[in-house]
Amino acid sequence: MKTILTYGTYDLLHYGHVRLLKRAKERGDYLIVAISTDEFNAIKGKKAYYSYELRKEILEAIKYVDLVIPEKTWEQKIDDVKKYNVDEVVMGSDWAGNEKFEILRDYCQVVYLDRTEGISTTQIKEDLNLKEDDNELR
Ligand code: C2G
Repeated sequence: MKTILTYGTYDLLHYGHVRLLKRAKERGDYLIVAISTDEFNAIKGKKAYYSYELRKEILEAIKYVDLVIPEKTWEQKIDDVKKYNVDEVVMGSDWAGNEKFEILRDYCQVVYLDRTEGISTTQIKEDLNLKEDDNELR
């Protein structure tokens, strides 16, 4: 059985996230998603709209996802790979070559898949905010 592991915030789940999860799952048999806790998001300088618990509940409903675990620190990845016998860590191409993932090559495969252009959680928030202003004009 080939185990895949990926990391992310996965806030306001959108088709870019889903396409990443789908392709990651297609590379193996079991997909683990480590999602950033609210505390770790603060370290990443991100504030998710949905809490960790809600983001976990949403991801657990995705058919490609077999297990959701918390991402609490940058440094836990090697331990995660060992603990779950991970064969391959998969991330979107915006992480390609990043040392945080390249160091995992001593323990497992590391693969970067093309990021889906034109969508991001930040873009969604901006668009919704603009729409609200637009309504005010009417
Ligand atoms: N992603 C994608 N296409 C998009 C948006 C995101 O393929 N349009 C991918 C990202 O490359 C990442 C995953 O979806 O692999 C989750 O994206 P985020 O929730 O933005 O995760 P990020 O903030 O990059 O956190 O330790 C690693 C970090 O936790 C990654």
